[in-house]
Amino acid sequence: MHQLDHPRAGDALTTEPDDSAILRCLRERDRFLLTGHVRADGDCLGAQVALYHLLKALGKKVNIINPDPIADRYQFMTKDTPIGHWDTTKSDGGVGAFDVACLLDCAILERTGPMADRIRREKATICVVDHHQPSGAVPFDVEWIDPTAPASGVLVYRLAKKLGIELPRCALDAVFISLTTDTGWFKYSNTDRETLQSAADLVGAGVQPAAIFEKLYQQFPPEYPIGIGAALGTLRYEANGRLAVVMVRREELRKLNADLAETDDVLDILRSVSRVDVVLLFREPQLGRIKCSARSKGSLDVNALMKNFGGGGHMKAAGADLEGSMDAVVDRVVKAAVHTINAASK
Ligand SMILES: [Mn+2]
Repeated sequence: MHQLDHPRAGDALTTEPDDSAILRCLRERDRFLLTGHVRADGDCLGAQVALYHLLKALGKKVNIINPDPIADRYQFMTKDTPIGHWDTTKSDGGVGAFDVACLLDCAILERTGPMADRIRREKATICVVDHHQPSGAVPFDVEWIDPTAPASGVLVYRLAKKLGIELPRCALDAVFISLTTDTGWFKYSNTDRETLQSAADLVGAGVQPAAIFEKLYQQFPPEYPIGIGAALGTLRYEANGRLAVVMVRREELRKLNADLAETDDVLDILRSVSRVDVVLLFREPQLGRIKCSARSKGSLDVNALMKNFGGGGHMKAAGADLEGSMDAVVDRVVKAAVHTINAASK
Protein backbone atom coordinates (compact mmCIF):
# COMPACT_ATOMS: atom_id res chain seq x y z
CA MET A 1 0.00 0.00 0.00
CA HIS A 2 1.17 3.44 -0.77
CA GLN A 3 1.45 6.49 1.42
CA LEU A 4 1.35 4.88 4.82
CA ASP A 5 0.59 6.42 8.14
CA HIS A 6 4.16 6.10 9.31
CA PRO A 7 5.67 8.60 11.66
CA ARG A 8 7.01 11.65 9.84
CA ALA A 9 10.61 11.74 8.77
CA GLY A 10 12.85 12.78 11.63
CA ASP A 11 10.82 11.06 14.33
CA ALA A 12 13.17 8.92 16.36
CA LEU A 13 12.48 5.91 18.50
CA THR A 14 13.70 6.27 22.05
CA THR A 15 15.03 2.72 21.87
CA GLU A 16 16.26 0.83 18.84
CA PRO A 17 14.05 -2.14 18.05
CA ASP A 18 15.77 -5.33 19.22
CA ASP A 19 16.87 -7.47 16.29
CA SER A 20 18.72 -10.15 18.29
CA ALA A 21 15.85 -12.68 18.23
CA ILE A 22 15.39 -12.41 14.47
CA LEU A 23 19.14 -12.65 13.83
CA ARG A 24 19.31 -15.79 15.97
CA CYS A 25 16.31 -17.27 14.16
CA LEU A 26 17.89 -16.66 10.73
CA ARG A 27 21.21 -18.14 11.78
CA GLU A 28 19.97 -21.18 13.66
CA ARG A 29 16.95 -22.50 11.79
CA ASP A 30 17.04 -24.38 8.46
CA ARG A 31 13.88 -24.39 6.36
CA PHE A 32 12.15 -21.08 5.77
CA LEU A 33 8.82 -20.25 4.20
CA LEU A 34 8.58 -16.58 3.19
CA THR A 35 5.18 -15.05 2.61
CA GLY A 36 3.28 -11.79 3.01
CA HIS A 37 -0.04 -10.02 2.67
CA VAL A 38 -2.59 -10.73 -0.07
CA ARG A 39 -1.98 -8.94 -3.38
CA ALA A 40 1.72 -8.49 -2.63
CA ASP A 41 3.05 -5.03 -3.54
CA GLY A 42 6.59 -3.93 -4.39
CA ASP A 43 7.65 -3.63 -0.77
CA CYS A 44 6.31 -7.03 0.24
CA LEU A 45 7.96 -8.72 -2.76
CA GLY A 46 11.16 -6.70 -2.46
CA ALA A 47 11.56 -7.70 1.19
CA GLN A 48 10.93 -11.35 0.32
CA VAL A 49 13.47 -11.40 -2.50
CA ALA A 50 16.10 -9.72 -0.32
CA LEU A 51 15.49 -12.13 2.56
CA TYR A 52 15.52 -15.09 0.16
CA HIS A 53 19.06 -14.25 -0.97
CA LEU A 54 20.20 -13.43 2.55
CA LEU A 55 19.05 -16.87 3.70
CA LYS A 56 20.56 -18.58 0.66
CA ALA A 57 23.89 -16.93 1.54
CA LEU A 58 23.53 -18.56 4.98
CA GLY A 59 23.01 -21.94 3.27
CA LYS A 60 19.32 -22.28 4.17
CA LYS A 61 16.39 -23.87 2.34
CA VAL A 62 14.00 -21.11 1.32
CA ASN A 63 10.64 -21.04 -0.38
CA ILE A 64 8.66 -17.91 -1.24
CA ILE A 65 4.93 -18.62 -1.46
CA ASN A 66 2.46 -15.74 -1.60
CA PRO A 67 -1.29 -15.90 -1.20
CA ASP A 68 -1.82 -14.60 -4.77
CA PRO A 69 -0.04 -14.94 -8.13
CA ILE A 70 2.51 -12.17 -8.68
CA ALA A 71 1.16 -9.08 -10.47
CA ASP A 72 2.35 -8.57 -14.07
CA ARG A 73 4.43 -5.51 -13.29
CA TYR A 74 6.57 -7.46 -10.81
CA GLN A 75 6.99 -10.51 -13.04
CA PHE A 76 10.58 -9.50 -13.89
CA MET A 77 11.55 -10.09 -10.25
CA THR A 78 11.07 -13.84 -10.79
CA LYS A 79 13.95 -13.94 -13.27
CA ASP A 80 16.54 -14.45 -10.52
CA THR A 81 14.29 -15.52 -7.66
CA PRO A 82 11.58 -18.21 -7.58
CA ILE A 83 8.38 -16.57 -6.30
CA GLY A 84 5.54 -19.04 -5.91
CA HIS A 85 1.93 -18.63 -4.91
CA TRP A 86 -0.77 -20.67 -3.17
CA ASP A 87 -1.67 -23.57 -5.45
CA THR A 88 -5.44 -24.01 -5.26
CA THR A 89 -5.21 -27.50 -6.80
CA LYS A 90 -3.20 -28.87 -3.86
CA SER A 91 -4.51 -29.44 -0.35
CA ASP A 92 -1.48 -27.80 1.26
CA GLY A 93 -1.26 -25.13 -1.45
CA GLY A 94 2.04 -26.62 -2.64
CA VAL A 95 3.78 -25.16 0.39
CA GLY A 96 5.86 -28.11 1.63
CA ALA A 97 7.51 -28.46 5.04
CA PHE A 98 9.18 -25.59 6.91
CA ASP A 99 10.57 -24.78 10.35
CA VAL A 100 10.01 -21.04 10.19
CA ALA A 101 7.26 -19.08 8.47
CA CYS A 102 8.40 -15.54 7.92
CA LEU A 103 5.73 -12.89 7.28
CA LEU A 104 7.07 -9.84 5.46
CA ASP A 105 5.36 -6.44 5.35
CA CYS A 106 2.52 -8.02 7.30
CA ALA A 107 1.99 -8.66 11.01
CA ILE A 108 -1.51 -10.15 10.86
CA LEU A 109 -1.71 -13.84 10.01
CA GLU A 110 -5.21 -13.47 8.49
CA ARG A 111 -3.81 -11.04 5.90
CA THR A 112 -1.94 -13.98 4.35
CA GLY A 113 -5.30 -15.33 3.10
CA PRO A 114 -5.21 -19.09 2.43
CA MET A 115 -1.68 -19.32 3.86
CA ALA A 116 -2.92 -18.57 7.39
CA ASP A 117 -4.46 -22.00 8.10
CA ARG A 118 -1.55 -23.79 6.48
CA ILE A 119 0.93 -21.90 8.66
CA ARG A 120 -1.07 -22.55 11.83
CA ARG A 121 -1.22 -26.28 11.02
CA GLU A 122 2.56 -26.65 10.71
CA LYS A 123 3.10 -25.41 14.28
CA ALA A 124 6.36 -23.89 13.04
CA THR A 125 8.02 -20.78 14.41
CA ILE A 126 6.26 -17.69 13.08
CA CYS A 127 8.47 -14.71 12.49
CA VAL A 128 7.41 -11.21 11.43
CA VAL A 129 9.44 -8.48 9.72
CA ASP A 130 7.27 -5.42 9.26
CA HIS A 131 7.13 -1.65 9.46
CA HIS A 132 3.41 -1.05 10.02
CA GLN A 133 2.33 0.34 13.37
CA PRO A 134 0.76 -2.68 15.11
CA SER A 135 -2.73 -2.01 16.47
CA GLY A 136 -2.07 -4.23 19.51
CA ALA A 137 0.24 -6.95 20.77
CA VAL A 138 1.69 -9.07 17.96
CA PRO A 139 1.26 -12.71 18.99
CA PHE A 140 4.22 -14.30 17.20
CA ASP A 141 7.37 -16.16 18.23
CA VAL A 142 9.86 -13.77 16.67
CA GLU A 143 8.92 -10.27 15.65
CA TRP A 144 10.97 -7.43 14.33
CA ILE A 145 8.74 -4.46 13.83
CA ASP A 146 10.03 -0.94 13.33
CA PRO A 147 7.30 1.55 12.39
CA THR A 148 9.92 4.24 11.73
CA ALA A 149 11.38 2.24 8.82
CA PRO A 150 10.27 3.50 5.40
CA ALA A 151 9.79 -0.01 4.00
CA SER A 152 10.01 -3.65 5.05
CA GLY A 153 12.74 -4.20 2.46
CA VAL A 154 14.96 -1.79 4.38
CA LEU A 155 14.60 -3.92 7.50
CA VAL A 156 15.96 -6.90 5.55
CA TYR A 157 18.76 -4.69 4.20
CA ARG A 158 19.68 -3.80 7.78
CA LEU A 159 19.76 -7.51 8.70
CA ALA A 160 22.09 -8.27 5.80
CA LYS A 161 24.45 -5.53 6.95
CA LYS A 162 24.36 -6.78 10.54
CA LEU A 163 25.18 -10.30 9.35
CA GLY A 164 27.92 -9.03 7.04
CA ILE A 165 26.23 -10.62 4.03
CA GLU A 166 26.80 -9.11 0.62
CA LEU A 167 23.51 -9.37 -1.24
CA PRO A 168 23.54 -10.12 -4.98
CA ARG A 169 22.48 -7.40 -7.39
CA CYS A 170 18.92 -8.76 -7.84
CA ALA A 171 18.40 -8.51 -4.07
CA LEU A 172 19.72 -4.93 -4.03
CA ASP A 173 17.29 -4.11 -6.85
CA ALA A 174 14.56 -5.66 -4.70
CA VAL A 175 15.41 -3.45 -1.71
CA PHE A 176 15.29 -0.43 -4.02
CA ILE A 177 11.86 -1.54 -5.28
CA SER A 178 10.70 -1.80 -1.64
CA LEU A 179 11.95 1.69 -0.91
CA THR A 180 10.48 3.37 -3.97
CA THR A 181 7.13 1.57 -3.71
CA ASP A 182 6.48 2.63 -0.15
CA THR A 183 7.84 6.17 -0.38
CA GLY A 184 6.14 6.91 -3.75
CA TRP A 185 9.61 7.34 -5.29
CA PHE A 186 10.73 9.51 -2.36
CA LYS A 187 7.65 11.76 -2.26
CA TYR A 188 5.81 10.65 0.88
CA SER A 189 6.35 11.79 4.45
CA ASN A 190 8.16 8.57 5.35
CA THR A 191 11.08 9.57 3.09
CA ASP A 192 13.76 10.09 5.70
CA ARG A 193 17.50 10.04 6.02
CA GLU A 194 17.73 6.25 6.09
CA THR A 195 15.63 6.10 2.92
CA LEU A 196 17.95 8.35 0.96
CA GLN A 197 21.14 6.95 2.44
CA SER A 198 20.04 3.40 1.64
CA ALA A 199 19.07 4.49 -1.88
CA ALA A 200 22.50 6.08 -2.35
CA ASP A 201 24.19 2.90 -1.06
CA LEU A 202 22.18 0.75 -3.45
CA VAL A 203 22.92 2.95 -6.44
CA GLY A 204 26.59 2.88 -5.43
CA ALA A 205 26.41 -0.92 -5.55
CA GLY A 206 25.07 -0.89 -9.10
CA VAL A 207 21.28 -0.43 -8.84
CA GLN A 208 19.95 1.58 -11.79
CA PRO A 209 16.86 3.57 -10.77
CA ALA A 210 15.83 4.47 -14.34
CA ALA A 211 15.98 0.84 -15.46
CA ILE A 212 13.81 -0.22 -12.51
CA PHE A 213 11.36 2.61 -13.16
CA GLU A 214 11.04 1.51 -16.77
CA LYS A 215 10.33 -2.10 -15.79
CA LEU A 216 7.76 -1.12 -13.19
CA TYR A 217 5.93 1.76 -14.84
CA GLN A 218 6.52 1.74 -18.57
CA GLN A 219 5.27 -1.69 -19.56
CA PHE A 220 1.51 -1.24 -19.55
CA PRO A 221 -0.71 -2.46 -22.39
CA PRO A 222 -2.17 0.06 -24.89
CA GLU A 223 -5.59 -0.42 -23.25
CA TYR A 224 -4.36 1.08 -19.99
CA PRO A 225 -4.66 4.83 -20.75
CA ILE A 226 -8.10 4.13 -22.24
CA GLY A 227 -9.10 2.68 -18.88
CA ILE A 228 -7.79 5.79 -17.11
CA GLY A 229 -9.84 7.94 -19.50
CA ALA A 230 -12.96 5.87 -18.82
CA ALA A 231 -12.48 6.24 -15.08
CA LEU A 232 -11.77 9.99 -15.18
CA GLY A 233 -14.81 10.49 -17.44
CA THR A 234 -17.05 9.53 -14.50
CA LEU A 235 -15.53 12.05 -12.07
CA ARG A 236 -17.86 13.86 -9.75
CA TYR A 237 -17.18 15.99 -6.71
CA GLU A 238 -19.10 15.77 -3.45
CA ALA A 239 -18.88 17.46 -0.05
CA ASN A 240 -18.11 20.87 -1.51
CA GLY A 241 -15.38 19.51 -3.73
CA ARG A 242 -13.52 17.83 -0.90
CA LEU A 243 -14.47 14.35 -2.09
CA ALA A 244 -13.67 13.07 -5.60
CA VAL A 245 -15.54 9.97 -6.80
CA VAL A 246 -14.91 7.86 -9.90
CA MET A 247 -16.20 4.45 -10.95
CA VAL A 248 -15.30 1.98 -13.66
CA ARG A 249 -18.01 -0.37 -14.86
CA ARG A 250 -17.12 -3.75 -16.31
CA GLU A 251 -19.23 -3.41 -19.43
CA GLU A 252 -17.85 0.08 -20.08
CA LEU A 253 -14.27 -1.26 -20.01
CA ARG A 254 -15.22 -4.12 -22.32
CA LYS A 255 -16.99 -1.80 -24.77
CA LEU A 256 -13.93 0.46 -25.00
CA ASN A 257 -11.47 -2.45 -24.99
CA ALA A 258 -9.93 -0.72 -21.99
CA ASP A 259 -7.99 -2.09 -19.02
CA LEU A 260 -7.64 -0.69 -15.53
CA ALA A 261 -5.79 -3.28 -13.51
CA GLU A 262 -3.71 -0.51 -11.93
CA THR A 263 -5.56 2.36 -10.32
CA ASP A 264 -2.76 4.32 -8.66
CA ASP A 265 -2.40 6.76 -11.56
CA VAL A 266 -6.09 7.67 -11.42
CA LEU A 267 -5.92 8.12 -7.67
CA ASP A 268 -2.82 10.31 -8.01
CA ILE A 269 -4.48 12.60 -10.55
CA LEU A 270 -7.53 13.08 -8.33
CA ARG A 271 -5.37 13.63 -5.26
CA SER A 272 -3.54 16.40 -7.11
CA VAL A 273 -6.61 18.66 -6.98
CA SER A 274 -6.00 21.22 -4.25
CA ARG A 275 -9.50 21.16 -2.78
CA VAL A 276 -9.79 17.38 -2.70
CA ASP A 277 -9.17 15.67 0.66
CA VAL A 278 -10.50 12.20 -0.09
CA VAL A 279 -10.64 10.12 -3.26
CA LEU A 280 -12.87 7.11 -3.83
CA LEU A 281 -12.44 4.82 -6.82
CA PHE A 282 -14.88 2.00 -7.47
CA ARG A 283 -14.36 -0.83 -9.91
CA GLU A 284 -15.97 -4.16 -10.65
CA PRO A 285 -13.44 -7.02 -10.71
CA GLN A 286 -16.41 -9.40 -10.97
CA LEU A 287 -20.05 -8.79 -11.62
CA GLY A 288 -21.77 -7.99 -8.32
CA ARG A 289 -18.44 -7.49 -6.52
CA ILE A 290 -17.24 -3.93 -6.16
CA LYS A 291 -13.77 -2.97 -5.05
CA CYS A 292 -13.44 0.44 -3.47
CA SER A 293 -10.03 2.13 -3.15
CA ALA A 294 -9.88 5.13 -0.84
CA ARG A 295 -7.11 7.69 -0.45
CA SER A 296 -6.79 10.62 1.90
CA LYS A 297 -4.40 13.53 1.94
CA GLY A 298 -4.28 13.13 5.69
CA SER A 299 -7.05 15.05 7.42
CA LEU A 300 -9.50 12.16 7.17
CA ASP A 301 -8.84 8.56 8.21
CA VAL A 302 -9.91 6.36 5.27
CA ASN A 303 -8.94 3.24 7.23
CA ALA A 304 -11.79 4.01 9.67
CA LEU A 305 -14.13 4.75 6.75
CA MET A 306 -13.34 1.47 4.96
CA LYS A 307 -13.67 -0.53 8.21
CA ASN A 308 -17.39 0.33 8.14
CA PHE A 309 -17.58 -1.74 4.98
CA GLY A 310 -15.48 -4.69 6.10
CA GLY A 311 -12.24 -3.35 4.64
CA GLY A 312 -9.22 -1.58 6.04
CA GLY A 313 -5.66 -0.47 5.38
CA HIS A 314 -3.93 2.65 6.57
CA MET A 315 -4.98 6.14 7.52
CA LYS A 316 -4.12 7.52 4.07
CA ALA A 317 -4.71 4.44 1.91
CA ALA A 318 -7.39 1.82 2.41
CA GLY A 319 -9.86 -0.31 0.52
CA ALA A 320 -12.87 -2.59 0.81
CA ASP A 321 -14.59 -5.31 -1.21
CA LEU A 322 -18.35 -4.90 -1.28
CA GLU A 323 -21.21 -6.85 -2.73
CA GLY A 324 -24.07 -5.36 -4.70
CA SER A 325 -24.69 -3.32 -7.82
CA MET A 326 -22.25 -0.52 -8.67
CA ASP A 327 -24.87 2.19 -8.11
CA ALA A 328 -26.02 0.85 -4.75
CA VAL A 329 -22.47 0.38 -3.44
CA VAL A 330 -21.29 3.81 -4.63
CA ASP A 331 -24.33 5.42 -3.02
CA ARG A 332 -23.69 3.75 0.36
CA VAL A 333 -19.98 4.51 0.53
CA VAL A 334 -20.25 8.08 -0.79
CA LYS A 335 -22.99 8.87 1.77
CA ALA A 336 -20.78 7.61 4.59
CA ALA A 337 -17.76 9.55 3.28
CA VAL A 338 -19.73 12.80 2.89
CA HIS A 339 -21.10 12.35 6.40
CA THR A 340 -17.60 11.84 7.84
CA ILE A 341 -16.15 14.79 5.95
CA ASN A 342 -18.96 17.10 7.02
CA ALA A 343 -18.78 15.91 10.63
CA ALA A 344 -15.01 16.51 10.72
CA SER A 345 -15.32 20.06 9.37
CA LYS A 346 -17.90 21.11 11.98
MN1 LIG B 1 5.48 -1.81 3.23
